[in-house]
Amino acid sequence: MSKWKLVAVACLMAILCGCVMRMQQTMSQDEENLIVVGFSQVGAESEWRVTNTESIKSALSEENGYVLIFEDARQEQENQIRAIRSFIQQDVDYIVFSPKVETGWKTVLQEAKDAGIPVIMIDRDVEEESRKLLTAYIGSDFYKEGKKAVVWLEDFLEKQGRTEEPLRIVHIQGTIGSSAQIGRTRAMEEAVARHPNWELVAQECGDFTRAKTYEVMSGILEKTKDIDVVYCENDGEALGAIDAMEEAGLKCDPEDGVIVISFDATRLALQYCLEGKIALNVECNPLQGPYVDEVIKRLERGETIEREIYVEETQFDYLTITQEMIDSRKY
Ligand code: GZL
Repeated sequence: MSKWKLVAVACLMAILCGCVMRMQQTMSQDEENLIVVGFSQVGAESEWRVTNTESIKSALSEENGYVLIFEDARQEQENQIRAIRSFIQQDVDYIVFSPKVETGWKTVLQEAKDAGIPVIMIDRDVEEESRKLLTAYIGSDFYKEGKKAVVWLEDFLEKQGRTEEPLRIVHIQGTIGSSAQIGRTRAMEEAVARHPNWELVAQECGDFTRAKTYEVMSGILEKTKDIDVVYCENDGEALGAIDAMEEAGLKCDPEDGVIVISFDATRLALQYCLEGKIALNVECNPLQGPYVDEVIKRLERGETIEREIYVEETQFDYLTITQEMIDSRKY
C-alpha cells in the first residue's frame, strides 16, 4: 500500500476513534444526567400493589430520564429500612417508598435527611412525627375512603327500610398498623358506635390477601352464618370472603343476601360488582407513578411543590356500574 494510502487510513482511524470517544463521553454525560431513584415497595400482596409497582416503574423509566433501583420488601419493614439505608449509601438522588406500617421510620428517615436525600412517600402514611422528615406525600385519604363506604351503606339501608333492624357485620381488616387499615377501620368503628342496631359479630385481619381472608372467613362461618354485611378493607379480602361464603352456601347479594363492601376497585372485583356479589367498591388509585415523576421534575427545576398530593378516586356500586366503565379502566 502506498505511503499516502497509509496516511489516509491512519487519519480515518483517528477520526473514527475520536467519534467513538465523543459518543462514549456523550453517553456518560447522558448517564450522568439521569436521575437516580431508590424505590422501596411493601411487597406484591395484592393486584393493587402490583399495579402500583408497575405505575412507578413505567413513570421512572430511563426514557423518562431515570435510573430506578427497585427493592421489594416482601412485607417486612426491616427489609424496607435496609433498602433505604442502601439507597443512602449509594447516594441516590431521591428515595421513594410506601411504608408497610405507620410506625418505626423516624431514625432511617432522619438518616436520609442528614444525607440530603429527598424522600417522597407514596400510598400509605407514617406517624406525624416522621411526616416532617419527608419532602412529599402522594397517596390517598383512607379515612375518607372508609367514610364513603359507611355513608353508602347508611343510604342503602335507608332506601331498603332497614335502618332500625339489627345489622350483623363481619369486618375483615387489612395489614394491622398500615394507614389503609387504620383509616378504613376508624370509619367503620365510628359508624358502629353511631348505630345501636349495628353489631360487629367478628373483626379479624385478612392482611389484604385473598388466601388469608378465605381462611379467616371460613373460621368465622363455622361459628355463625347469620351475617348481613361483610366489610373488607381491600379487593383481595373481598374475593377471599366471597369464596368462603359461597362455599358455605351463603348468597352474596345486597338485596337478598350478604352485602359485601370492598376497597381498591381493581378489575376482577369490579366484575363481581357488576354481578352484584360486591355491593360497593371504593376506589383506591394505585397509578401514582406520574405524580412522582411530576414532583421530581419540579424539584429538579427548583420549583416549589405541594407537600401532600391526594390522588383522584371514585367509587362504584352494583346499581350503577356498567361493563363499559370496567373496560375503560387502566387496571
Ligand atoms: C392502599 C394500599 C392497600 C390496598 C391494598 O393504598 O396500601 O395495600 O388497599 C394493598 O390492596 O395491599
